[in-house]
Amino acid sequence: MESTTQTGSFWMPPQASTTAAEVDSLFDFIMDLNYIFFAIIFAMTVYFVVKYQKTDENPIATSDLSHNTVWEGLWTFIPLVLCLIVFVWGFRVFLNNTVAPDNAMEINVTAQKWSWSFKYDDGQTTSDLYAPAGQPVKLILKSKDVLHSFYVPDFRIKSDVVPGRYTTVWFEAMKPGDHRIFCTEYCGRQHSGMYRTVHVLSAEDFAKKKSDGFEGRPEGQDPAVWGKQLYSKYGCNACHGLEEGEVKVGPSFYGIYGRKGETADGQSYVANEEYIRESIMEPMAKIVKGYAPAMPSFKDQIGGDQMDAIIAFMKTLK
Ligand code: HEC
Ligand SMILES: [Cu+2]
Repeated sequence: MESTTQTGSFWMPPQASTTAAEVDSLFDFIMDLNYIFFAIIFAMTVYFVVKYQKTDENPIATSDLSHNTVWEGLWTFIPLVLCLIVFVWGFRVFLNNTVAPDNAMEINVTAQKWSWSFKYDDGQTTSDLYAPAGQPVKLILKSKDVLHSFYVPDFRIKSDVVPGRYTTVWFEAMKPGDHRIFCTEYCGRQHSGMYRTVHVLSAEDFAKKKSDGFEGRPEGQDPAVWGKQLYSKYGCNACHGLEEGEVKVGPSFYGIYGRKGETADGQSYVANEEYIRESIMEPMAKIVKGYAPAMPSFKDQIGGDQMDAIIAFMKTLK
């Protein structure tokens, strides 16, 4: 995986979307207000501590003022104006980041334990996100299981992904390059494994790659080798190890092909192509004895070639 291609400032990641700069300006304004008020309050605290200190020469030192209308008016009015500025400014930035332009390309995003899948208008799905530069992209997010959160720091976008409802977020990337995607809602033990990449391509490269298939098998590559890549891309590695007898959330893939096993309701099975295919498409159909029914279905993501490649990879594990 390539690293990000733009560099940020000391405090901030690169501003890689059209709305990143306005988010940062507002953030900087709020931070600057904090620094200024911190300095004023701190300086005055020190000043009053010294000025009204009780000493032997002056045992009852204290102010005899009960109130001061001008000062009280100022310290009410100025913060009020500042808060209103932050509110109006913040609301505009919020709207700009929430309402996608009408010409935005739509991509459906599904979160699940513990991977993402991105579905494009031609029906293909990918495990990393591919997007054209210079065009607004609207993401329609949903979750198959628990609460996740979609976060691309370089674009300054973030949205909760909530089971049973759709949320949306949009961005327009300025130039080609790679950016990181994180899940920022703690979603179980492989939460950090939901780390993926947005690949921003020029409009021409995007169109070309899309018609070739974004994540098709590279020409000439052995299906079993590709299958191993898919094993990590689809996050199977979060729940299935490759060592003999290794138990994660699910059983190890070591020696899986042709293995005899028993289901939770006592039927025996042999792990042939058909069984493996069913386990991936309809994980609830047969639950392996001793394991929880914790596997999500990959029905919408794993196509024919990919299924063949995963099975070819499994056959090599012995
Ligand atoms: C969230 C955890 C999780 C993920 C992700 C996951 N699985 Fe599973 N898988 C399980 C569990 C738990 C079982 C055992 C219970 C069952 O049969 O559903 C299982 C069972 C299986 C079985 C049957 C194993 C046997 O010994 O009979 C196969 C095959 C399988 N998974 C393939 C995959 C593939 C391929 C992927 C990735 C595309 C994947 N799984 C992703 C949790 C997961
Ligand atoms: Cu998550």
